[in-house]
Amino acid sequence: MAVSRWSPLALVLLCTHFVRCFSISNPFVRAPVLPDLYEASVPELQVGLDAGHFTSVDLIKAYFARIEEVNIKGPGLRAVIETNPSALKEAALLDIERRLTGKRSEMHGIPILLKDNIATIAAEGMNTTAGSFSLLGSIVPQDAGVVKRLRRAGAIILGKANLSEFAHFRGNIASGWSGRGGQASNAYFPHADPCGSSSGSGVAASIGLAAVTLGSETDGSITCPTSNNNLAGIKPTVGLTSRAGVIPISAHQDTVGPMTRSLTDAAIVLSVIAGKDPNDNFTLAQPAVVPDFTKALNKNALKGKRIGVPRRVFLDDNITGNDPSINIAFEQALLTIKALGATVVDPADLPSAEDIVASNNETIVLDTDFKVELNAYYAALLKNPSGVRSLADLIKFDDDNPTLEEPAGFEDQSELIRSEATTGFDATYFAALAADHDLGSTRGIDFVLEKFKLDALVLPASGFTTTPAAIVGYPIVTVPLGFFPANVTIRSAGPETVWPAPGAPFGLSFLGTAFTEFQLIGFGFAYEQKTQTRLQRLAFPAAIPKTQLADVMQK
Ligand SMILES: *[C@@H]1O[C@H](CO)[C@@H](O)[C@H](O)[C@H]1NC(C)=O
Ligand SMILES: *[C@@H]1O[C@H](CO)[C@@H](O)[C@H](O)[C@H]1NC(C)=O
Ligand SMILES: *[C@@H]1O[C@H](CO)[C@@H](O)[C@H](O)[C@H]1NC(C)=O
Ligand SMILES: *[C@@H]1O[C@H](CO)[C@@H](O)[C@H](O)[C@H]1NC(C)=O
Ligand SMILES: *[C@@H]1O[C@H](CO)[C@@H](O)[C@H](O)[C@H]1NC(C)=O
Ligand SMILES: CC(=O)N[C@H]1CO[C@H](CO)[C@@H](O)[C@@H]1O
Repeated sequence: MAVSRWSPLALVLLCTHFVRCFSISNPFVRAPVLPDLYEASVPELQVGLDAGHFTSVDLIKAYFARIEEVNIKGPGLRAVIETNPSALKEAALLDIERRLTGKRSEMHGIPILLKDNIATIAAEGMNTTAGSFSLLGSIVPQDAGVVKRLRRAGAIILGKANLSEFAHFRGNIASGWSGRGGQASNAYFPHADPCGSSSGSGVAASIGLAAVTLGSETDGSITCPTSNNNLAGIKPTVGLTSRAGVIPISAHQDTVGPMTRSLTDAAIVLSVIAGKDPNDNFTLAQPAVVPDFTKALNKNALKGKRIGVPRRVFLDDNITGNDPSINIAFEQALLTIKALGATVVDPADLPSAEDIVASNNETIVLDTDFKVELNAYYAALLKNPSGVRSLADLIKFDDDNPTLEEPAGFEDQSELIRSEATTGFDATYFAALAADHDLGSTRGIDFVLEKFKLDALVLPASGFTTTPAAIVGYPIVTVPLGFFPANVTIRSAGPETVWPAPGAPFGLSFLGTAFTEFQLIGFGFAYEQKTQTRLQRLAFPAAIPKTQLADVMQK
């Protein structure tokens, strides 16, 4: 309902009960300015919702219409697999609650899109499939731990985002492709790689198909699509956010985190989803109190801090395969970080750098964990119409349903086959886990942080940046760094995608030891606020949805 239609008398009566009306805007002067959903932040949406300028029902309608414009039609971005058929009903109840008793949290009435590996109860009407037809119609035992927290905070699940099938743990398949969702693509250049595996979350957040999104990362799956889609993203420490009800790769490396247009929004979402969950015992090891991560949003956070640059290997284009324009932008970022008052320690090399790139230890751990954990996931389902109850069944299902799961160019399931060949937690597995700790911590991140008395490390998001953190479960905060130049060499990234691409974005990552999200968010925020890089470029015109709140609100 638009305030502009109300008589001044009604507004006076209303606003004597809701004093904040006057402090937010002056509705007597002109109709409220509705936020542009391409960029709207959670705090902006809350201002409009609290003031009654629009409702959560309006927001759901607008986001649904925006998805409809670009998902299958138009540029066919294939960012979203399903929308929530109960969302409008849920929004209406949350609107009433807001009017009666105020908002439960900063996420009250805010539509959030979930990567399709995060479970929601079937009664609500959505599937949870990791993009695989083997899970279509499956009945999960309960909401994922992070979904329970989101619902308690009043958030509305808008739908499920496309992803690299099984979080890119199937084989040599292009990022952003799943059997159910097809090939997701980037909004900054036609058919550009959205990266993955949280591809749809990244694309959807980048052009405002939802207020905010959740992704998950095992090694790179939040950080890379955050980078490719001009976003702010947080890959939390393993154990800060619950993985209960998340279709797994590995309990040692999987983590759920926000992918948003600003670190402010990411901090709001993380504050809601972080916390202990008896259904994920890794969360029991987290610090006693979950901080309010919005308190980390300090423009001066880099002042007096020591930021290290692990230059060897991680900044070598011959090893990372990065286009040279990324390092050019990165050197500029180091100057900005200095200008923001930090001491840049450069180089601050990881003794294990070359060994990390050469190591097969991570693959051994993931292959072993995936079989055990995916089998447990299938076994816990209350129902699965495909009949698939194990990894072995899944491999057979894919081969038996090639039109659904192995179309031309997307046949490979070598990762599933390799995982199926593992035989459980043997000596090789435990040696690989120990080696990962050595590589990522003892001779890796913790070594260099201590040696140079650093507060964090900084690197371009793309390349091998995510691996040292992945193998020890450490956090990464990523913000926009720059865009490829118009003359960048376009290469194939899959049967239907290219990368890099002219004008496509790339990100900057801050890394630290376990449970240092609060500090990393501060560093990312200081850099984000100083540079405002995201705002330098829009998506290509056909990928920008036109529907705004005014279009769906009752005239
Ligand atoms: C899952 O998808 C199917 C097919 O698109 C649909 O009929 C069903 O309502 C969805 N939800 C559940 C919980 O099965
Ligand atoms: C979680 O539980 C499993 C098995 O019950 C156990 O092996 C593992 O050590 C526990 N992990 C943590 C972090 O408590
Ligand atoms: C990368 O490879 C090129 C060509 O082989 C070589 O000229 C260059 O020195 C190498 N760069 C580094 C950092 O090793
Ligand atoms: C595991 O990492 C160690 C270094 O910590 C290395 O010596 C070993 O070769 C690696 N194993 C595999 C299988 O890559
Ligand atoms: C792109 O243009 C810049 C200067 O405008 C030049 O330095 C660079 O070499 C060019 N790159 C390619 C791949 O042609
Ligand atoms: C919400 C939406 O557009 N979902 C579509 C995702 O892609 C599949 C496969 O093309 C469609 O069946 C869904 O309708």
